[in-house]
Amino acid sequence: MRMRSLGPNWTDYYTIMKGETMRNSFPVLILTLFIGLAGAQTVTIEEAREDLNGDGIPDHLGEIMTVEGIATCEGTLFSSTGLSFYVQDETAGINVYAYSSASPGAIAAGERWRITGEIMQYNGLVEISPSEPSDFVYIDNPGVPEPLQLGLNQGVNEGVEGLLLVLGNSTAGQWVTVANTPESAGGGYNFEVWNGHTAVAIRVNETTGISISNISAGTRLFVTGIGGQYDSEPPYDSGYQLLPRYQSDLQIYQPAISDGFHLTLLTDNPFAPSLGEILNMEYGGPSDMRFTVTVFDRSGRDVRHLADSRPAGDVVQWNGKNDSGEILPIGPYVVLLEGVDADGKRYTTTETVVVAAPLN
Ligand SMILES: [Ca+2]
Ligand SMILES: [Ca+2]
Repeated sequence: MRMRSLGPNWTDYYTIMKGETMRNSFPVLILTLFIGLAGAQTVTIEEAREDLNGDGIPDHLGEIMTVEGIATCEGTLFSSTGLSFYVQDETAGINVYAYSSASPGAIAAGERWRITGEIMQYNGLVEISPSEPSDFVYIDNPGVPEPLQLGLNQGVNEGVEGLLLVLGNSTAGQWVTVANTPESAGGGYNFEVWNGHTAVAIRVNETTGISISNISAGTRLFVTGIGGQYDSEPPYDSGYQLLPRYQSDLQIYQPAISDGFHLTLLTDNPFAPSLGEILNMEYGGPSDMRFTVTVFDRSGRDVRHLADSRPAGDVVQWNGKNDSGEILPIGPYVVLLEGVDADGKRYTTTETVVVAAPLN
Protein backbone atom coordinates (compact mmCIF):
# COMPACT_ATOMS: atom_id res chain seq x y z
CA MET A 1 0.00 0.00 0.00
CA ARG A 2 2.80 2.46 0.82
CA MET A 3 5.39 1.25 -1.68
CA ARG A 4 5.38 4.42 -3.70
CA SER A 5 6.48 6.50 -0.73
CA LEU A 6 9.29 4.08 -0.02
CA GLY A 7 10.53 4.22 -3.58
CA PRO A 8 12.69 7.36 -3.44
CA ASN A 9 13.98 6.46 0.02
CA TRP A 10 15.13 3.03 -1.08
CA THR A 11 16.91 4.72 -3.95
CA ASP A 12 18.68 6.95 -1.45
CA TYR A 13 19.61 3.91 0.57
CA TYR A 14 21.00 2.15 -2.47
CA THR A 15 23.01 5.24 -3.40
CA ILE A 16 24.48 5.37 0.09
CA MET A 17 25.31 1.66 0.01
CA LYS A 18 27.41 2.33 -3.05
CA GLY A 19 29.14 5.20 -1.21
CA GLU A 20 32.10 5.21 1.14
CA THR A 21 30.65 4.38 4.54
CA MET A 22 28.12 1.84 5.70
CA ARG A 23 27.93 3.44 9.11
CA ASN A 24 26.09 6.57 7.90
CA SER A 25 23.51 4.52 6.09
CA PHE A 26 21.96 2.96 9.18
CA PRO A 27 20.16 6.08 10.48
CA VAL A 28 18.86 6.68 6.96
CA LEU A 29 17.55 3.13 6.76
CA ILE A 30 15.82 3.42 10.13
CA LEU A 31 14.32 6.79 9.16
CA THR A 32 13.15 5.27 5.88
CA LEU A 33 11.36 2.44 7.66
CA PHE A 34 9.84 4.88 10.13
CA ILE A 35 8.41 7.07 7.34
CA GLY A 36 7.11 3.93 5.69
CA LEU A 37 5.24 2.88 8.80
CA ALA A 38 3.96 6.38 9.58
CA GLY A 39 2.21 6.80 6.24
CA ALA A 40 2.72 7.83 2.67
CA GLN A 41 4.66 10.95 1.86
CA THR A 42 2.39 13.91 1.18
CA VAL A 43 2.39 15.22 -2.37
CA THR A 44 0.75 18.35 -3.76
CA ILE A 45 -2.65 17.89 -5.34
CA GLU A 46 -1.13 18.98 -8.64
CA GLU A 47 1.32 16.05 -8.39
CA ALA A 48 -1.48 13.63 -7.54
CA ARG A 49 -3.44 14.82 -10.62
CA GLU A 50 -0.39 14.77 -12.91
CA ASP A 51 -1.07 13.83 -16.55
CA LEU A 52 2.28 14.31 -18.23
CA ASN A 53 1.40 12.18 -21.26
CA GLY A 54 -1.77 14.23 -21.81
CA ASP A 55 -4.16 11.29 -22.29
CA GLY A 56 -6.73 12.75 -19.89
CA ILE A 57 -6.04 9.99 -17.36
CA PRO A 58 -4.00 10.73 -14.24
CA ASP A 59 -0.57 9.12 -14.58
CA HIS A 60 -0.78 7.85 -10.98
CA LEU A 61 -4.08 6.02 -11.61
CA GLY A 62 -4.41 3.14 -9.14
CA GLU A 63 -1.58 4.36 -6.90
CA ILE A 64 -2.06 5.17 -3.23
CA MET A 65 -1.10 8.78 -2.54
CA THR A 66 -1.49 11.29 0.28
CA VAL A 67 -2.52 14.91 -0.19
CA GLU A 68 -3.40 17.77 2.14
CA GLY A 69 -6.19 20.14 1.23
CA ILE A 70 -8.96 22.39 2.49
CA ALA A 71 -12.50 21.11 2.00
CA THR A 72 -14.56 23.56 -0.07
CA CYS A 73 -17.85 21.95 1.02
CA GLU A 74 -19.20 19.43 3.51
CA GLY A 75 -17.96 15.85 3.09
CA THR A 76 -21.33 14.43 2.05
CA LEU A 77 -22.54 17.35 -0.09
CA PHE A 78 -22.21 15.67 -3.49
CA SER A 79 -23.26 12.15 -2.48
CA SER A 80 -26.47 10.61 -1.21
CA THR A 81 -24.77 7.47 0.12
CA GLY A 82 -21.18 8.20 1.10
CA LEU A 83 -18.55 10.89 0.77
CA SER A 84 -18.05 13.08 -2.27
CA PHE A 85 -16.48 16.49 -1.82
CA TYR A 86 -13.54 18.57 -2.99
CA VAL A 87 -10.30 19.66 -1.38
CA GLN A 88 -7.73 22.09 -2.70
CA ASP A 89 -4.24 23.29 -1.85
CA GLU A 90 -2.22 26.11 -3.43
CA THR A 91 -1.56 24.01 -6.53
CA ALA A 92 -4.87 22.38 -7.53
CA GLY A 93 -8.12 20.75 -6.40
CA ILE A 94 -9.40 17.18 -6.40
CA ASN A 95 -12.57 15.21 -5.73
CA VAL A 96 -12.57 13.00 -2.65
CA TYR A 97 -14.80 9.98 -3.13
CA ALA A 98 -15.38 7.25 -0.56
CA TYR A 99 -17.97 4.82 0.79
CA SER A 100 -19.62 5.81 4.05
CA SER A 101 -17.66 3.02 5.80
CA ALA A 102 -14.49 5.06 5.15
CA SER A 103 -15.92 8.24 6.64
CA PRO A 104 -14.02 9.68 9.63
CA GLY A 105 -17.19 11.51 10.78
CA ALA A 106 -18.39 14.96 9.81
CA ILE A 107 -16.15 16.93 7.47
CA ALA A 108 -16.97 20.65 7.35
CA ALA A 109 -16.23 23.22 4.67
CA GLY A 110 -13.02 25.09 5.51
CA GLU A 111 -11.34 22.21 7.34
CA ARG A 112 -7.92 21.04 6.21
CA TRP A 113 -7.43 17.28 6.04
CA ARG A 114 -4.57 14.95 5.18
CA ILE A 115 -6.12 12.31 2.95
CA THR A 116 -4.64 9.03 1.74
CA GLY A 117 -6.34 7.12 -1.03
CA GLU A 118 -6.22 5.53 -4.44
CA ILE A 119 -6.02 7.88 -7.44
CA MET A 120 -9.05 7.16 -9.62
CA GLN A 121 -10.92 8.67 -12.49
CA TYR A 122 -14.69 8.74 -13.06
CA ASN A 123 -15.93 10.13 -16.39
CA GLY A 124 -12.91 12.40 -16.59
CA LEU A 125 -13.12 13.55 -12.97
CA VAL A 126 -9.90 12.89 -11.04
CA GLU A 127 -10.60 11.42 -7.60
CA ILE A 128 -8.69 10.33 -4.55
CA SER A 129 -10.50 7.46 -2.86
CA PRO A 130 -9.74 6.62 0.78
CA SER A 131 -10.75 3.15 1.99
CA GLU A 132 -10.92 3.53 5.76
CA PRO A 133 -11.47 6.25 8.38
CA SER A 134 -7.76 6.26 9.34
CA ASP A 135 -7.02 7.48 5.80
CA PHE A 136 -8.36 10.86 7.00
CA VAL A 137 -6.30 13.00 9.39
CA TYR A 138 -7.73 16.32 10.54
CA ILE A 139 -5.17 19.14 10.50
CA ASP A 140 -6.84 22.50 11.17
CA ASN A 141 -9.62 24.85 10.05
CA PRO A 142 -8.29 27.77 7.98
CA GLY A 143 -11.68 28.43 6.31
CA VAL A 144 -12.81 28.08 2.71
CA PRO A 145 -10.41 29.81 0.27
CA GLU A 146 -11.68 32.63 -1.95
CA PRO A 147 -13.03 31.23 -5.22
CA LEU A 148 -10.83 31.63 -8.27
CA GLN A 149 -12.30 34.31 -10.55
CA LEU A 150 -12.91 33.08 -14.10
CA GLY A 151 -12.42 35.89 -16.61
CA LEU A 152 -14.80 37.07 -19.31
CA ASN A 153 -15.19 34.36 -22.01
CA GLN A 154 -13.37 31.82 -19.80
CA GLY A 155 -14.88 28.40 -19.12
CA VAL A 156 -14.07 25.41 -16.92
CA ASN A 157 -11.13 23.25 -18.06
CA GLU A 158 -8.76 20.58 -16.74
CA GLY A 159 -6.49 23.17 -15.15
CA VAL A 160 -9.23 24.34 -12.76
CA GLU A 161 -11.04 21.00 -12.25
CA GLY A 162 -11.58 20.43 -8.53
CA LEU A 163 -11.09 24.11 -7.61
CA LEU A 164 -13.65 26.51 -6.17
CA LEU A 165 -14.45 28.99 -8.96
CA VAL A 166 -16.69 31.98 -9.60
CA LEU A 167 -18.27 32.98 -12.92
CA GLY A 168 -19.23 36.61 -13.32
CA ASN A 169 -17.64 39.44 -11.39
CA SER A 170 -20.02 41.21 -9.02
CA THR A 171 -17.50 43.98 -8.28
CA ALA A 172 -17.26 44.81 -11.97
CA GLY A 173 -21.03 44.34 -12.47
CA GLN A 174 -20.23 41.64 -15.01
CA TRP A 175 -22.78 38.83 -14.90
CA VAL A 176 -23.38 35.66 -16.88
CA THR A 177 -26.72 35.01 -18.59
CA VAL A 178 -28.71 31.79 -18.30
CA ALA A 179 -29.04 30.28 -21.77
CA ASN A 180 -31.82 27.73 -21.25
CA THR A 181 -34.36 26.53 -18.70
CA PRO A 182 -32.73 23.93 -16.39
CA GLU A 183 -33.38 20.34 -17.46
CA SER A 184 -33.71 17.41 -15.09
CA ALA A 185 -30.96 14.83 -15.64
CA GLY A 186 -29.73 11.95 -13.48
CA GLY A 187 -30.17 13.21 -9.93
CA GLY A 188 -29.93 16.89 -10.70
CA TYR A 189 -30.42 19.71 -13.16
CA ASN A 190 -28.31 20.97 -16.04
CA PHE A 191 -28.33 24.36 -17.67
CA GLU A 192 -25.87 26.60 -19.48
CA VAL A 193 -24.84 30.18 -18.98
CA TRP A 194 -23.13 32.53 -21.39
CA ASN A 195 -19.92 34.00 -20.00
CA GLY A 196 -19.40 36.52 -22.77
CA HIS A 197 -19.23 34.32 -25.85
CA THR A 198 -18.44 31.09 -23.99
CA ALA A 199 -21.19 28.68 -22.93
CA VAL A 200 -20.50 27.11 -19.52
CA ALA A 201 -22.42 24.07 -18.24
CA ILE A 202 -23.87 24.38 -14.74
CA ARG A 203 -24.68 21.14 -12.93
CA VAL A 204 -26.97 21.41 -9.89
CA ASN A 205 -26.75 18.18 -7.91
CA GLU A 206 -29.97 17.24 -6.09
CA THR A 207 -28.01 16.34 -2.95
CA THR A 208 -27.14 20.03 -2.51
CA GLY A 209 -30.82 20.92 -2.03
CA ILE A 210 -30.43 23.93 -4.34
CA SER A 211 -33.71 25.12 -5.87
CA ILE A 212 -33.60 26.19 -9.52
CA SER A 213 -37.19 27.51 -9.53
CA ASN A 214 -36.04 31.11 -10.09
CA ILE A 215 -33.60 30.21 -12.88
CA SER A 216 -34.76 30.51 -16.49
CA ALA A 217 -33.42 31.64 -19.86
CA GLY A 218 -32.22 35.22 -19.59
CA THR A 219 -31.68 35.23 -15.81
CA ARG A 220 -28.49 37.11 -14.99
CA LEU A 221 -26.29 35.42 -12.42
CA PHE A 222 -23.02 35.24 -10.59
CA VAL A 223 -22.26 31.54 -10.14
CA THR A 224 -19.86 30.12 -7.57
CA GLY A 225 -19.09 26.41 -7.72
CA ILE A 226 -16.53 23.70 -8.05
CA GLY A 227 -14.96 22.83 -11.39
CA GLY A 228 -16.17 19.36 -12.36
CA GLN A 229 -16.19 17.06 -15.36
CA TYR A 230 -18.52 14.43 -16.81
CA ASP A 231 -17.09 12.97 -20.02
CA SER A 232 -17.63 9.26 -20.68
CA GLU A 233 -15.20 8.93 -23.58
CA PRO A 234 -11.45 9.26 -24.09
CA PRO A 235 -9.58 11.54 -24.33
CA TYR A 236 -11.67 13.04 -21.50
CA ASP A 237 -11.18 16.61 -22.65
CA SER A 238 -14.80 17.85 -22.64
CA GLY A 239 -17.88 17.79 -20.42
CA TYR A 240 -16.53 20.36 -17.96
CA GLN A 241 -19.11 21.73 -15.53
CA LEU A 242 -19.47 24.17 -12.71
CA LEU A 243 -21.01 22.60 -9.58
CA PRO A 244 -22.74 25.07 -7.23
CA ARG A 245 -22.71 23.97 -3.58
CA TYR A 246 -25.37 26.14 -1.95
CA GLN A 247 -28.37 28.28 -2.91
CA SER A 248 -26.20 31.36 -2.29
CA ASP A 249 -23.80 30.12 -5.01
CA LEU A 250 -26.49 31.06 -7.56
CA GLN A 251 -26.62 34.79 -6.93
CA ILE A 252 -29.13 36.62 -9.09
CA TYR A 253 -27.82 39.95 -10.37
CA GLN A 254 -29.55 42.98 -8.82
CA PRO A 255 -28.79 46.07 -10.87
CA ALA A 256 -27.94 49.31 -9.11
CA ILE A 257 -30.36 52.22 -9.46
CA SER A 258 -29.38 55.76 -10.44
CA ASP A 259 -31.58 58.87 -10.59
CA GLY A 260 -33.17 59.39 -13.95
CA PHE A 261 -31.54 56.33 -15.46
CA HIS A 262 -34.09 54.91 -17.88
CA LEU A 263 -34.88 53.08 -21.08
CA THR A 264 -38.30 53.85 -22.54
CA LEU A 265 -40.08 52.24 -25.50
CA LEU A 266 -41.63 54.89 -27.77
CA THR A 267 -43.38 52.59 -30.27
CA ASP A 268 -45.62 49.54 -30.11
CA ASN A 269 -44.29 46.32 -28.68
CA PRO A 270 -44.60 43.60 -30.09
CA PHE A 271 -43.52 44.85 -33.50
CA ALA A 272 -43.31 43.17 -36.91
CA PRO A 273 -40.01 43.90 -38.71
CA SER A 274 -41.20 41.89 -41.72
CA LEU A 275 -43.85 44.64 -42.21
CA GLY A 276 -41.17 47.29 -41.94
CA GLU A 277 -42.08 48.18 -38.36
CA ILE A 278 -39.31 49.70 -36.28
CA LEU A 279 -38.90 49.84 -32.52
CA ASN A 280 -37.98 53.29 -31.19
CA MET A 281 -36.44 53.65 -27.76
CA GLU A 282 -35.22 56.60 -25.75
CA TYR A 283 -32.64 56.43 -22.98
CA GLY A 284 -31.10 58.81 -20.51
CA GLY A 285 -29.62 59.43 -17.09
CA PRO A 286 -27.00 61.61 -15.36
CA SER A 287 -25.07 63.86 -17.76
CA ASP A 288 -21.71 62.32 -16.84
CA MET A 289 -22.90 58.88 -17.94
CA ARG A 290 -22.09 57.06 -21.20
CA PHE A 291 -24.68 54.62 -22.55
CA THR A 292 -24.53 51.32 -24.40
CA VAL A 293 -27.61 49.61 -25.85
CA THR A 294 -27.46 45.92 -26.78
CA VAL A 295 -30.13 43.42 -27.86
CA PHE A 296 -29.92 39.83 -26.56
CA ASP A 297 -31.79 36.78 -27.78
CA ARG A 298 -33.52 34.37 -25.42
CA SER A 299 -30.37 32.30 -25.00
CA GLY A 300 -28.54 35.36 -23.73
CA ARG A 301 -26.44 35.92 -26.84
CA ASP A 302 -25.87 39.49 -27.90
CA VAL A 303 -27.34 39.78 -31.40
CA ARG A 304 -27.46 43.51 -32.06
CA HIS A 305 -25.36 46.45 -30.85
CA LEU A 306 -27.41 49.63 -31.15
CA ALA A 307 -25.30 52.18 -29.27
CA ASP A 308 -21.83 52.11 -27.77
CA SER A 309 -20.65 54.61 -25.12
CA ARG A 310 -23.04 57.35 -26.31
CA PRO A 311 -24.10 60.45 -24.34
CA ALA A 312 -27.58 60.74 -22.79
CA GLY A 313 -30.73 61.77 -24.60
CA ASP A 314 -30.44 59.75 -27.79
CA VAL A 315 -33.21 57.85 -29.51
CA VAL A 316 -32.24 54.46 -30.88
CA GLN A 317 -34.12 52.45 -33.44
CA TRP A 318 -34.16 48.71 -33.94
CA ASN A 319 -35.38 47.16 -37.18
CA GLY A 320 -35.43 43.59 -35.80
CA LYS A 321 -32.21 42.63 -37.55
CA ASN A 322 -28.96 41.29 -36.13
CA ASP A 323 -25.52 42.87 -36.61
CA SER A 324 -25.22 41.06 -39.97
CA GLY A 325 -28.44 42.63 -41.27
CA GLU A 326 -30.53 39.45 -41.08
CA ILE A 327 -34.10 39.61 -39.72
CA LEU A 328 -34.17 37.68 -36.45
CA PRO A 329 -36.66 34.89 -35.71
CA ILE A 330 -39.93 35.85 -34.03
CA GLY A 331 -39.85 35.67 -30.25
CA PRO A 332 -38.81 37.63 -27.18
CA TYR A 333 -35.60 39.67 -27.02
CA VAL A 334 -34.04 41.64 -24.21
CA VAL A 335 -32.83 45.20 -24.79
CA LEU A 336 -30.14 46.03 -22.26
CA LEU A 337 -29.21 49.61 -21.40
CA GLU A 338 -25.88 49.99 -19.62
CA GLY A 339 -24.70 53.28 -18.19
CA VAL A 340 -21.19 53.93 -16.89
CA ASP A 341 -20.68 57.06 -14.80
CA ALA A 342 -17.51 59.15 -14.43
CA ASP A 343 -16.31 56.93 -11.56
CA GLY A 344 -16.67 53.81 -13.72
CA LYS A 345 -19.69 52.58 -11.78
CA ARG A 346 -22.03 50.54 -13.94
CA TYR A 347 -25.83 50.69 -14.06
CA THR A 348 -28.20 48.57 -16.11
CA THR A 349 -31.83 48.18 -16.95
CA THR A 350 -33.69 46.04 -19.46
CA GLU A 351 -36.87 45.93 -21.53
CA THR A 352 -38.27 42.74 -23.00
CA VAL A 353 -39.46 43.25 -26.57
CA VAL A 354 -41.12 40.81 -28.93
CA VAL A 355 -40.47 40.37 -32.62
CA ALA A 356 -43.83 39.32 -34.09
CA ALA A 357 -45.10 38.05 -37.42
CA PRO A 358 -47.93 39.88 -39.26
CA LEU A 359 -51.43 38.52 -38.68
CA ASN A 360 -53.03 37.03 -41.80
CA1 LIG B 1 -1.93 10.23 -18.20
CA1 LIG C 1 -10.40 15.65 -15.68
